[in-house]
Amino acid sequence: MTVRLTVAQALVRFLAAQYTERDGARQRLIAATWGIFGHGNVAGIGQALVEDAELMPFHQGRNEQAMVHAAVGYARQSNRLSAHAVTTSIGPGATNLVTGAALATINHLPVLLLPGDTFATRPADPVLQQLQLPYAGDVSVNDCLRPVSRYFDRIGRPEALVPAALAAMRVLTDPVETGAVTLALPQDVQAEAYDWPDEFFAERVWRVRRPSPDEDELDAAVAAISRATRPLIVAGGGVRYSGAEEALHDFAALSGIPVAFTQAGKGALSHDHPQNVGGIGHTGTAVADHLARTADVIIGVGTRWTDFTTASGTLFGHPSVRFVNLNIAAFDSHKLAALPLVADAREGLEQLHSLLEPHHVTQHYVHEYAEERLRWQRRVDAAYAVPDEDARPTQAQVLGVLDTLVDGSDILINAAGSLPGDLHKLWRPRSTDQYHVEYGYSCMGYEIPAALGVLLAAPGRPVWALVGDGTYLMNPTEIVTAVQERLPLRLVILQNHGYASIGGLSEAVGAERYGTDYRHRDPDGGFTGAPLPVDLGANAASLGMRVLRPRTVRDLREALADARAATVPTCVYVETETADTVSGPPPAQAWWDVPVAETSTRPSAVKAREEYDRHVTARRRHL
Ligand SMILES: Cc1ncc(C[n+]2csc(CCOP(=O)(O)OP(=O)(O)O)c2C)c(N)n1
Ligand SMILES: [Mg+2]
Repeated sequence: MTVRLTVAQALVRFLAAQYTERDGARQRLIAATWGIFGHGNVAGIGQALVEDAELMPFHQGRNEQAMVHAAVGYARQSNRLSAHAVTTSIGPGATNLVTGAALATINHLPVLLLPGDTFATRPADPVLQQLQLPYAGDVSVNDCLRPVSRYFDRIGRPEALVPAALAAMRVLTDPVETGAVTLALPQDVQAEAYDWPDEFFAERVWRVRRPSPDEDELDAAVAAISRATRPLIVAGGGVRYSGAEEALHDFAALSGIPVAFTQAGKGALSHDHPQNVGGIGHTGTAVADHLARTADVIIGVGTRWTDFTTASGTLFGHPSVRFVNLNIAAFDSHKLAALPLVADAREGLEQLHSLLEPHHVTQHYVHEYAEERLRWQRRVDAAYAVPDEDARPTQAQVLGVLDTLVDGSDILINAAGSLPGDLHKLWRPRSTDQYHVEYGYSCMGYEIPAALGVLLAAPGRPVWALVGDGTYLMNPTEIVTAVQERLPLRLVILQNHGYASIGGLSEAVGAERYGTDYRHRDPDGGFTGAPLPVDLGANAASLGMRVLRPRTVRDLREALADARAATVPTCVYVETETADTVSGPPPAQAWWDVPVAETSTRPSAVKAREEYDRHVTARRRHL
């Protein structure tokens, strides 16, 4: 039997019938579609979505990049078992997807992108918004999405949708491959009818696999870990996506091995777990970085080993340090010349657990990290301390106040600025999914739209988007969507008049904070005038938010408590004391490689280069 539908109608009906299953739980694979209509999707997908509105929930976005961020937030909160689709018009609507697609692919988070494309039949080229290349007739702007997509296809004929749609679902649900998946849809093809086989629309279940480790790899890993005297576990995002938190907890308890966390892995163990030594690397804790410098065996679990984690190759200092990398992707498991253990994180940890003798590290080692862990806690307390309730809060104090208000149900979202470092060092996660920091792409403007995706995945939970003023200005548009959807977004805007993080970095690399503060241009051409008179609270209010404006720490306590209890989108707009005038969180405990000018006439850059050359010598290649 066949059913006659347009390509767009068939795609929507197909997507509504896809499910994932893991550990016996089944859920919709594509739970909703975000869209902004224009030519290229209004008549095709737009018509199909209204025709099948009861099959496919629809959310109206304001900016295509932001829609991808919302979809990514949803997918991450859903542990990659459920995703959203994003439909756009052709041209600028489609290319606005590129940043979001890169973010999704880098973070291994599934999103289905459905950009409109120029006519397959080419009746009147160039159509509005079409890029024509004299040397290539088969290229459109959508080809920009190829390098940032894990699967890309252009549906030039109706029947090509069948294999393309199946391939797209395979990639979205493959824990190694997953990321942005793009089906570019020429607008004439979207509206074209075809006789589809019934089976195309049958319910289909995509099992999300949990591969077991190879026995020889497992034996080698067990042998290496058994011989270790100062082992350290580094837990990454793979622990959370695999739902391996309990297995990690049990393996750590059995072995006594301390556990440090990347940004994506933080939260996998609760902050008060005695083996949790906090964040690792450039934004890590003193205890985790000390252990990393002296560990003889490092067990990476579900981590990509970014430069922030390895302190740009300078962190692991034991002369004969070896790595064991448990990772579902062979690519990541072979990094740092590790003994690879290619497997699902939960499976791998459970198998290690069953094969290792209850092997406890020495009491001396346990005392060492337990003591240093407490010392770091005191540094967090000092950063959170409030000597004067009537003073303007520091950024760390804002986190400290929030720390007193939240429970395990709260979810904190951030991606860029000085907050990711502060959060990685300071935040005490209460639940496995509380800490949502996107630090693979560290994309300013992820936070607000991602919060909407998280709210859709975790209804009823308090979801906080924490943003700097620069980040707010980059992408506030989805506030309107929160208002439209009645999603009680809690937004905290930290006003410090510019790019504090990059200002500090700029100073450290001899660039003298140039172009990083939001100040009036002065008569000499620089930017040293008064701070710009922007009122981001008024801006958020103009988009429909309820806005609270605390000035002191005392006000802030009230405002954050009020926002937490709110049932409508609520913004807390607070001016923070800058790090120049008060002590902030502890400084970086490890290096990060940002190359400094090798020659300059300015003393600040010359000095910075000397410092840089000193650090570079500490870099190791692990072979
Ligand atoms: C889209 C994007 N553009 C540029 C950057 C580089 N960048 C990282 S942090 C930052 C400044 C962030 O400013 P703000 O949000 O005010 O936070 P603050 O540094 O003041 O804490 C910039 C420009 C980025 N991460 N993302
Ligand atoms: Mg700022």
